[in-house]
Amino acid sequence: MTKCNFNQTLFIKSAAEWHHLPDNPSFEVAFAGRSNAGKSSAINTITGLHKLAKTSKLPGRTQLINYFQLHPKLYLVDLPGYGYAKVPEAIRERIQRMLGRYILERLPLRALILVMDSRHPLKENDEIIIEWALQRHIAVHLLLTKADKLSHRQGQDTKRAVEKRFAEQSDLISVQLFSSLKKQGIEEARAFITRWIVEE
Ligand SMILES: Nc1nc2c(ncn2[C@@H]2O[C@H](COP(=O)(O)OP(=O)(O)O)[C@@H](O)[C@H]2O)c(=O)[nH]1
Ligand SMILES: [Mg+2]
Repeated sequence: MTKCNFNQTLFIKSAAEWHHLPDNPSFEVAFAGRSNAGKSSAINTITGLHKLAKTSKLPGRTQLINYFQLHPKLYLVDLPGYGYAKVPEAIRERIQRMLGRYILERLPLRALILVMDSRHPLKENDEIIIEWALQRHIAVHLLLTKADKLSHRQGQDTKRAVEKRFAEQSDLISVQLFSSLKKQGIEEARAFITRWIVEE
């Protein structure tokens, strides 16, 4: 496996519009998820850099796409969160359209990490994201975060139920429990990401 230093990940840029997206990354692994699911916290925990992605107690704050370079050939992408009811309808629709376009058309995109609160996995919008990724045969790693809020047993039951739901797509969909609070699941998440560093 390619060695890479997660804690040397660099912030590259934020983009608000399609034509501002970086045109040079070889490959991307993008993080998607509902607002407040724990996406930015997961990026920080996985890289070990606690100020890399901004976390917030107020959901729905950012509509920007943030790019981080993990390796010369691999960018991590923090996509805007979705599903937050207090965000105006027009902005929610704009985010949803952009996410669809990103997942269906963004050429460097190789894999998705879909961050979900392990207490409420697979909401309607999460299912839509998975559907888009499957249409394009993009691998999706379902990161069931805030596992510290569940008992060990509840966590295992949730993971098994989600795995069962996608048993027929197990070549493209993987599932893990994660907790930024307890630093649980870091190595498993890193292993998924480093699979996508392809040396020419
Ligand atoms: N207990 C617990 N709280 C978490 C965890 N991850 C994130 N949070 C909290 O959930 C809220 C939203 O986190 P954030 O990473 O900003 O979510 P994002 O909107 O998906 O980027 C913040 O208050 C975090 O402190 C976790 O693993 N366990
Ligand atoms: Mg965030």
